[in-house]
Amino acid sequence: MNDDILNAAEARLGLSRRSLLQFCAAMAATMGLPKGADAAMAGAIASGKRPPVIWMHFLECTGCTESMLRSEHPALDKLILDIISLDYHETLFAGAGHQAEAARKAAMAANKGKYLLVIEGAVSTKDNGIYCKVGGETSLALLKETVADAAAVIALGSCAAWGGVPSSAPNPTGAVGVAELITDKPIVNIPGCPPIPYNFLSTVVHYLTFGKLPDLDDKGRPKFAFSRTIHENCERRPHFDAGRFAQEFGDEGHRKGYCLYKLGCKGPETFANCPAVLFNDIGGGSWPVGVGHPCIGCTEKGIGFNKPIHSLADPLYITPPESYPRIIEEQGQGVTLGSAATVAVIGGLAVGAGIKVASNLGKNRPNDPSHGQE
Ligand code: FSX
Ligand code: SF4
Ligand code: F3S
Repeated sequence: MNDDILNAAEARLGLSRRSLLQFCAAMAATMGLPKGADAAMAGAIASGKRPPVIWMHFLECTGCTESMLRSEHPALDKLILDIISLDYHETLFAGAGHQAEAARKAAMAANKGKYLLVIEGAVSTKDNGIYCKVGGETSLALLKETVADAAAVIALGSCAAWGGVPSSAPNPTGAVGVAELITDKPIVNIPGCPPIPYNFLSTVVHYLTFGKLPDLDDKGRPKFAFSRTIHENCERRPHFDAGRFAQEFGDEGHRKGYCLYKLGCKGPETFANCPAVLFNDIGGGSWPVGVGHPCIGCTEKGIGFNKPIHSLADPLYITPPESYPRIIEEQGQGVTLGSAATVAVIGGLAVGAGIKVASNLGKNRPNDPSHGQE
């Protein structure tokens, strides 16, 4: 790559060229992009072309923005702010009131058809959307107005992607995700409550480099981040396979780091890259299951914030491991069945997983032959 470009990037981003190239190589690998994509990304970032972004908040907690700002993986917050031109953001804006509203309108007019619209939060639809208003306008009206001249939409966080917390039953405000309302623009859903900042950053860099959104799954999520279940990459998975479960919070199994399935972990039915990418880079990164809390399935519509936290997951597919680890008798799971994974599931049945678990044994994810390779 051109040295001048890299030198300019070094000065602008405060990142050494080595860090920038490493960062792009890691991002290209994470997204499964072909050889050369890392150099293209580095070139795009270094070029200083920053896509304009208008970022709006509706029904939500602002955790998505907070999570992004607390990432330190090579100066992630700095990179985001240097890769995009953040022309409007209700949390980070110094201005307020009419001044902020004017800034949104000015950003829309100056970048007609070119800006990325980031929506954080669900949209209230009940009673014409009166349960969420910003500057006197409903989120429903603001969304429609602001999306009209957007190039593409990023629905950031579970609330914007599919309704999230505000849409939990009985959903008094009629909260829905953006894609239920907008059908004439490219939309990418990046769920997670909060989402992994890297999934947002990678999506933006992909857009910046290739001028389009990354490949999406059948729920509009980037395939690079949502094509594997939590369960496939979980560090507690050997315990699941061996039939070692925490039975209660704080018991010996919990303290020893055993599998959290019986405490309601939804990892076996939730697609996300949390165990691979982690949150909070300071201190090496972490994620819910890593600190002893079951995954609640926050990236999956119908599971996160809807299925009770303590109820058992319906594993999407369980295939016995190729080698059979020794079954730990102290767990009382029995030793007569050939597969430890099967034993683990039967253990789940004993506390109420129900017949659905059994019926999912060996089942592949519909429409995706790459799944089921556990
Ligand atoms: Fe929702 Fe984001 Fe959860 Fe919070 O804004 S995805 S409630 S972390 O903040 O939208
Ligand atoms: Fe990890 Fe949860 Fe799967 Fe257990 S059930 S291995 S804790 S993802
Ligand atoms: Fe959400 Fe589960 Fe990841 S709760 S943050 S998908 S570990």
